[in-house]
Amino acid sequence: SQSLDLRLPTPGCYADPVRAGMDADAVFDGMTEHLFFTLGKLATSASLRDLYMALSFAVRDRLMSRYLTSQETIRARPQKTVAYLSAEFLIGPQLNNNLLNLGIKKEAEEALKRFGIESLNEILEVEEEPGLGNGGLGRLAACYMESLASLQVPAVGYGIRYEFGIFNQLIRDGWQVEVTDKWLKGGWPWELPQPDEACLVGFGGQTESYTDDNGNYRSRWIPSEHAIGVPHDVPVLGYRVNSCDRLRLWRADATESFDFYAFNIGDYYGAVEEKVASETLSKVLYPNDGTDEGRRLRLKQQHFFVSCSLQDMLRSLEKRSIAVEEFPNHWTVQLNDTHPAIAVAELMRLLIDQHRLDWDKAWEITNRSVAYTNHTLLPEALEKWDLSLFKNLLPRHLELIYEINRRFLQQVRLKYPGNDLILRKLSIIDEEGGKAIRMAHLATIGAHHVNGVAALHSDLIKRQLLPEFAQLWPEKFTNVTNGVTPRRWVALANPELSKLLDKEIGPNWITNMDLLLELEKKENDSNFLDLFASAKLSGKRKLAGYIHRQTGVLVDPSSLFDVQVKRIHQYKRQHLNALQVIAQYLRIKNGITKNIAPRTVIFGGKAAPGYFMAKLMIRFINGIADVVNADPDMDGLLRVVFLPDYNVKLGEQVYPATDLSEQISTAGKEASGTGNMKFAMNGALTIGTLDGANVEIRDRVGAENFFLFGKTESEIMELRDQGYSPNSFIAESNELQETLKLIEVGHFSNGDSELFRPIINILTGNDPFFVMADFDDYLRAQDEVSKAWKKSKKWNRMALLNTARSGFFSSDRSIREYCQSIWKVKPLPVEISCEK
Ligand code: CRA
Repeated sequence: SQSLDLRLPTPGCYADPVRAGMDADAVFDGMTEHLFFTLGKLATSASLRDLYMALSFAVRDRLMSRYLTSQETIRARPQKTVAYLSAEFLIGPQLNNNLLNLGIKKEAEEALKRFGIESLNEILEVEEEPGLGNGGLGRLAACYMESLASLQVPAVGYGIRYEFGIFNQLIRDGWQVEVTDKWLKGGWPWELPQPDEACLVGFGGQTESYTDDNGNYRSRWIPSEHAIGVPHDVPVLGYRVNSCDRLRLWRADATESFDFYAFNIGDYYGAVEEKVASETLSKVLYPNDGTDEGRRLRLKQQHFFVSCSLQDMLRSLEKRSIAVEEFPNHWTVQLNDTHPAIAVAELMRLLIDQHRLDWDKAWEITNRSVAYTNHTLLPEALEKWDLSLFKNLLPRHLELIYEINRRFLQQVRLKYPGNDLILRKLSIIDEEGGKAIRMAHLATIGAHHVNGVAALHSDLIKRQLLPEFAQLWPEKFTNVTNGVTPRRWVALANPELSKLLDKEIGPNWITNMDLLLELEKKENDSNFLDLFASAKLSGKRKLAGYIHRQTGVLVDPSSLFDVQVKRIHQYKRQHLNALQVIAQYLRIKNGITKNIAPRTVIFGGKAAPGYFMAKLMIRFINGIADVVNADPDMDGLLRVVFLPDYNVKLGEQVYPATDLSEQISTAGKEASGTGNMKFAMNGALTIGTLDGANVEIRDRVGAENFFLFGKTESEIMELRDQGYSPNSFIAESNELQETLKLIEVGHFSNGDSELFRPIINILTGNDPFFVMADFDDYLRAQDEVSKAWKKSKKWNRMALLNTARSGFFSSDRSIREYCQSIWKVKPLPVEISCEK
């Protein structure tokens, strides 16, 4: 095919195969120019941060022809584009990833040397990461954007440019302290504001009915307030391809910076009030992972970014003179959980009220365009909006939802005549207690596909969460198991392992993780196993240094690094891990050390600021760490570390340094998990329950290379139905009794027997997460771990097989599945021609 004739800016055409502008000289010159002209600095007085900014701008320049050509290609050759709608994008640091994907890491290192910087790491360390997400869901969106670009699929990620992302976590006296995340304070070089493409969004007010020119009865919305969404675009470059997709994040601005009437009558402060109110809209990310608070501002944020995004998509058709009826052929809209589910009503509103389509046509377009991914079964995470709040904020959308619901319930009546119970269960409106809108129902009814994020989870959606919907529309329900990008999580995070893989099987594993299977033939090659183990050791040495600098705790890189990093949640059961640590501590204290392997148990993760039990769990872990690390009897056998402020950047250090990955949630509770995949790729063994994607990880890597424990989802259900009594499990286990006793007497709280009482009370009361029921089996599995660790060759072989067989968990595989079975989109290779 013919390449597009684009005028590319001078100096240089930064495109492959023409490498002009990509060598170390050009990167150096680019940095020098940016230091001088953009940052107003002389190279002689530049700080590390200045150099970070200069290099980032120089790298951004070098993405630009790919980025603009990608946008131009889709404009000139219209085809379906993915719109990934997500309230969170946890994209992590950008510089290293762009260097990697562009292929100019060496050149950048060389350029930095000329500024007297010996290691790229010095520069990478000063980068602020945009914490625009809570955990797995936001990070998944980021991995998916990277895979979409790498697979050359046209895509836009739509979200919110929060001024303050997820809080920074400090640990003070063992407690979590939250500090505002001011990621924008020094300027962030990766975004391109596009004020000319701003969109207007309404809120509140009322609707009124009128008769249009053709005599049709219609409704119109007169909002009482407005906000402006200003797009801030972040280029998302694919790995060694020309495709560069776009992450479009909306910032809320006031419609008028002043209310001139109020200003003229002398009310200066009143005049800025509305401005302040609309700008709070994109001010801060809600710091809850998988729990819904039903807050008004949150619904406002959701409608704000969804409306801007849909208007943007419709505008793109108009600009290209494509009829609005063609929408589903040009956009496939993916809802990342229900946070953007208002899109179903908003698209209907835009099509009916603004584009004057009739109901049936508008519904057909909406349904053909929208698909929904469910990420959780936890009842406290299923979004429900109080009806009066909803009506007050989005009166027109409520009318539309009533009509969607009315038509839907007609269908249900036809299938289940006279069954009022089913009608009540399926209705979008929850009539129990105070009336509320169930967003998962709206999304399920509006979407052409509904998918879960791991095989078990998708199965439970059909069996437990939405069984009647699944009966009504069996073909709608499907699974796409999550994945993670091997570029960031192996190539960039684990340079030692990457080097080894490149040498052994060539560099193509980065885009084809199935090639890792070739490593299987090395499973008995002692030389290779040693090399594999020494890559791991080098990761552990780096992490040990970091741990010492951050926490003052000295850890031994030759000990087993046993890691649990993820949000702190009762269902994730960090307390189960903590109890296990106490049991090991007791064994060592009692001189039973024969079967103990030297371990460093590492925890990391943030707790939602309003989640009391999660915050107490952090305090609990730190209480245990203090006692263990101060006891000389533990030397060489046990260390406990809580790593503060776990984020993407820290994750990049943790995954390559881990021997044992803790995936110990109560079966049926963790939808998928994605950290579990990052660990396995980097050669950690998993100790885990049959939950989420653990099931598939175990199937792939082999049961003999995975430490399984715990009750299955159906056994948990059975136990719950029988009436779970923790005490019957405690009564059977001496170790458990002693462990609990030690906590109760205040051994980990300086004698304060009250501090951790709430944890004891939950565990021995009606613990919905069945910690006591799984404790003994967990301890047994941990003993297996210790035994296996002592046979280091065997351990290394198991670890190698984890890496070798983890290719399935690449987000490239997930994205291919979405493209084929849900989105029906094809890659659109981007070609660049250079004018000389
Ligand atoms: N909290 C699930 O709990 C899953 C991710 C991404 C979560 C994880 O098991 O790996 O989504 N769910 O699919 C969620 O956010 C609103 O629900 C998560 O990150």
